[in-house]
Amino acid sequence: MRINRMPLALLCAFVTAGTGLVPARAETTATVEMLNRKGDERFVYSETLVRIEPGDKIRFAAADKGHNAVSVAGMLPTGADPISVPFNKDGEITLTRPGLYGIKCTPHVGLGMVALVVVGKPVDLDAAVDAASDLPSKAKSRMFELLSQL
Ligand SMILES: [Cu+2]
Repeated sequence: MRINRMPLALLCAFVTAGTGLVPARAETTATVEMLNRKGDERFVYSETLVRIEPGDKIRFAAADKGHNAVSVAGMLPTGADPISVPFNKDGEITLTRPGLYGIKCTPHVGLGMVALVVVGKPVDLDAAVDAASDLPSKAKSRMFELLSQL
């Protein structure tokens, strides 16, 4: 019986997909993992420059424990809700306002754990540069490097 289960499951998957009742794929367009280590780097987001379009979703995944993802003060489009993904939780957020969303990990921003999400066009670049200037040294240089790539 065990041998027969796999083909049956596959057949069901095809039949179900054919009905259109199950989405072909998730709507999430970008995933950022919160990591203790990536290569030689410690305490980093898996992606530090993320480009999506207005209305797309971004997912912050708690791949390792002890990290969060919150908005950098002043690095948020006017009228947008601040991002606040709590420690050790996955968070999925739909971003509708175009512009720049600066992200930091509260306990590790001093070690440079920041990311930049660009939604559509980077319309508020000057304000974001000003706000990034207030970050701790390593985070500031990382954020400036990301902003310079726009
Ligand atoms: Cu962290």
